Amino acid sequence: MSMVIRGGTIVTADLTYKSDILVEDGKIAAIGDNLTGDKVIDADGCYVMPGGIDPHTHMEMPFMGTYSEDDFESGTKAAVAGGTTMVVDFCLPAPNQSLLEALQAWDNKSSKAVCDYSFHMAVTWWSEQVFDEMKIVVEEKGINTFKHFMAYKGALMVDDDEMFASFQRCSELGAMPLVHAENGDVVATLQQKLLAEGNNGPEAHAYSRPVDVEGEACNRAIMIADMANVPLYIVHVSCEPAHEAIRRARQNGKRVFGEPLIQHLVLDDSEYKNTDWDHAARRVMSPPFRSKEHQDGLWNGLASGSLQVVATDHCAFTTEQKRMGVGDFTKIPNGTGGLEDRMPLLWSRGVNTGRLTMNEFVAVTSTNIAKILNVYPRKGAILVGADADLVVWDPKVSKTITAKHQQSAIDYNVFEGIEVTGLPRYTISRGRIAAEEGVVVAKCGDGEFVRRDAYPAVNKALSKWKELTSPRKVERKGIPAGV
Ligand code: DUC
Ligand code: ZN
Ligand code: ZN
Ligand code: ZN
Repeated sequence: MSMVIRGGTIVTADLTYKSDILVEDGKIAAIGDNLTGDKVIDADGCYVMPGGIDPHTHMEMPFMGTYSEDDFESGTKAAVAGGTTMVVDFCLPAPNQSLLEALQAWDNKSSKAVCDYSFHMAVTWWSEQVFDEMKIVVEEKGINTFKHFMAYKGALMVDDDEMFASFQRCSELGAMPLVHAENGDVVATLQQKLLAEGNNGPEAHAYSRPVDVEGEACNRAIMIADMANVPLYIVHVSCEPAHEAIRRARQNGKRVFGEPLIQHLVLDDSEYKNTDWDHAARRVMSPPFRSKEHQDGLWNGLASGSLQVVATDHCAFTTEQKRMGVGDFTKIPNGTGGLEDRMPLLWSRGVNTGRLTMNEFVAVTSTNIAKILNVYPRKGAILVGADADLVVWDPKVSKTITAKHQQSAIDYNVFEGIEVTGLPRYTISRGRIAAEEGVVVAKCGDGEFVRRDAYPAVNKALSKWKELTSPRKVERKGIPAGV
């Protein structure tokens, strides 16, 4: 069955123009005027954009003694309700667990997804087995990104020697490392100090993770990636010291990417001063929310191109789960939701205020990450032959965000009460309507795994350190006797 999206204005990362779109067999078959098809979607008064891609989610993830509450069903339903048509989730092997065994578990969980998805593989420990399995993950399993936690000491954290070894392996395999950049040793020390001083409430979570903890780790990861001759993607960039490191690296020709989250763009650290324990604890995530000046820096980075992607780190815990940390903030499960609200909030606070153009909105919610993850133009594009992952966006409708009407399975929403203007009229996933005016019609299992193959060989860090990984021996004439 074919479908025509009629009467809308197409907005891509480059262009804005009026045209219809014909969809056949899940793909864009034609772009032009007066197209006909079996079914007509009315896009009058709407913008038609590539469906959003959220490259950072944690569905049903074992973490801090519990599991994140949204699974691939409720999580991807939240995605399509908000205009997102693809998520990339983190496959998280426990330390000492085989990567392939963890991947099997993620394969099983993700069969419930209602939209397309892919995985990043986490490297949470290092061994010859991990070294060997990374090749299979890239070449057979179609995963070209490996995540490293520089924080969560004693659990997920890897040390610099492990990270350097893994980054070099990524370089060999044509894969890209990702980092959660926070200095886990400093965090662990500050946590113990705060607890010893009697600071056990959720506000202490933010005190234990000051901005320099993130800035230091970000600089370190960039330099380690440079020495390994590999590009680097930094997840959840929340503050200026981290942003500054990325800006400097890019200016120096290093291929480094930075991803702020919608939570950090919209909410600030005053949330932790709220006298209601539940309110503050529900907003505990890492990195924590920052002050307004850091928030402004992130917006500027998106507009100027020093930051490329807006994600969510969607990792939702119920109030009951958050209460595991009553009396000890280090036991509050870290994470917040945001999948359903990412695009409406970014549109409202970005496009409607003039901070971002519509084309920049498409770039940072979809096209840039499709390119960075090597799935462009199958995803992130409105081109003939691309997957028909589209959002028909009505810029005039408004709503007030509330947990009462959300897809996520948790009992609150960190954006509760915020009004947004600009919402999806239709979310279309591989040519099928997945959501219509906020009602999700996509079914469990409609989503498919999207392979992401190794990067072409040219996609390397460009830097003066390249020589280090292939040092050239100096040929000398006068070698002293006895050497
Ligand atoms: N940060 C969070 O807040 N939750 C999941 C993992 C992470 O790094
Ligand atoms: Zn993280
Ligand atoms: Zn995360
Ligand atoms: Zn189901």
